[in-house]
Amino acid sequence: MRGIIEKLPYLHALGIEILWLSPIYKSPFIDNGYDIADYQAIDPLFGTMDDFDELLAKAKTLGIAIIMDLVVNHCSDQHDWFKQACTDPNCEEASYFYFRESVNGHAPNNLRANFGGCVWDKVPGHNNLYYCHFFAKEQPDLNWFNEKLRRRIYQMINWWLDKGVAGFRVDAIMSIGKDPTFPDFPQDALGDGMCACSAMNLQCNEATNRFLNEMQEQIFRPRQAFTVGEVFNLQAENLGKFIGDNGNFSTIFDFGPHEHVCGHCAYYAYEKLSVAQLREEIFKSQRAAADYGFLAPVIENHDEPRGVSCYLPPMWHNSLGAKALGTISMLLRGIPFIYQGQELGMLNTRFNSIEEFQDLQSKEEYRRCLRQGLSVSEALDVLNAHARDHARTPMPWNEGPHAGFTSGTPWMRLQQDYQQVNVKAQLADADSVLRHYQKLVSLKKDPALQTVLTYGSCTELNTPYANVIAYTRKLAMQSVVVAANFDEGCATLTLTRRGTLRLTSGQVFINENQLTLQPGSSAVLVLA
Ligand code: TEU
Repeated sequence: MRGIIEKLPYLHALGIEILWLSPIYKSPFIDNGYDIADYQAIDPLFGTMDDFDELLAKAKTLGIAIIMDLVVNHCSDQHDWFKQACTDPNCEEASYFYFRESVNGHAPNNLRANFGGCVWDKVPGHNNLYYCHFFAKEQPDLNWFNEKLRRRIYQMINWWLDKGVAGFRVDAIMSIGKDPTFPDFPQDALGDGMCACSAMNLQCNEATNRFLNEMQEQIFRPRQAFTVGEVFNLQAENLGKFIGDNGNFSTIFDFGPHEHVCGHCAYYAYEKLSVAQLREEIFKSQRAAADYGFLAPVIENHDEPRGVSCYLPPMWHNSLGAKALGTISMLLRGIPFIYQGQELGMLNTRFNSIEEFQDLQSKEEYRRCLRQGLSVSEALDVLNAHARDHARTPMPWNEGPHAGFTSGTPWMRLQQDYQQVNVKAQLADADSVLRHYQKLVSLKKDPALQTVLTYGSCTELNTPYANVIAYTRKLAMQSVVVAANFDEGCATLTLTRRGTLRLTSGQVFINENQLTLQPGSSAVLVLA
């Protein structure tokens, strides 16, 4: 946290107004802090509560609000509630969890946890009793059907709001919808007799929405908290329950492209999207949200590989591609999020062996690859494309030891390009990805464009090019065209009228109402 305090001016210069912190609570770190042992304590690994208060106060002076990660589908098996529940399965705390007796000597049902294995494990010391965990076995799921539990969660949320945090990024929240009878499900494509636990969540959206509605009406709305939900697999017609005036969140992440990549049973079956497919996903989300409210566009986060590596063809795995993709993402209708290092155009890391990965999901996916018959090197290729660890390497501040992140020993290796791709180098280069992101944010906040870029409609601009992504933001008489060319050749777009270029990356030309984009370039143009 001292590091974040030190870098607040950097974030301020980037232009951001909200800072989302991944979990910094007390944790045994089985899942990078998403296993919380005490919701109201800072883990000493990050600093103290005093540091946190200082961070909050200093951020405020720079106009930066802080949002915390709210991880309430599950806690850690080291949380007091779970420890008490294990000691006495009849105590109140035990009812905060899903404890079930075995069925015919087996686990209650055949759901597979998100990180592999069965969602059921035995309650320590109780041979016939199981607890449910949709993630790791060290992350017991909380029973949202229990009103006392919900009250305790709401108290905790209020405590953070009282402290002055602006709101929350709400983790894995669709997982709280469960069928408390825990029936068996038909086995899925992994062929191990089990079924991904998300199948149950999909059937229980009604319960989820009931809980979310209560939390919104009783806590978030009266407190005017800003919330961004981690919500997957929504039907377009249900969006109004999540965003907009009647939604249960301020916004939710737009995971359209991500869901397309990972809509399969295991990393080894994931798809590589074409630019055309990426475009299709982007505008599908934009069309769906138009009538309701704001989505939060993202190209990467701590659960995903780097967006440039994931979504662009290899020829654009460079600063040109990063700037063009950033342009498209940042000016969509919505509340864009930048994930640390995205603003530098960071690419995936080349991991050389399974030992270099930290994430428990990477380890499980590696086992799945091997079980599927892939060789060690093929399995590594799969992880090198999809692992969450790509987003979890230390932030590169300079070309020095440990990229200037620490004088100690970081938790994992650096991304291999850090001597060129780091904050210091990019601040010194007027043409860097970082400088481009700064310009994008300031363009979005430009008083002359702020209204159209916030409230204006977003309509896909059809072009004859498979690898061009372009759209118009429009409000009343104002139109802004945003375009990026990921093709090998030039692309010329014919616009309805002449315009003025406001921001470009790469080589762009205008001639009357013709906009020509060289390969890898992007443009933002205000129509006359
Ligand atoms: O992720 C929720 C989730 O569903 C993940 O399984 C996600 O789909 C997957 O990691 C994508 O590869 C949240 C957090 O963002 C993640 O870091 C945590 O591991 C998870 O919850 C459990 O708390």
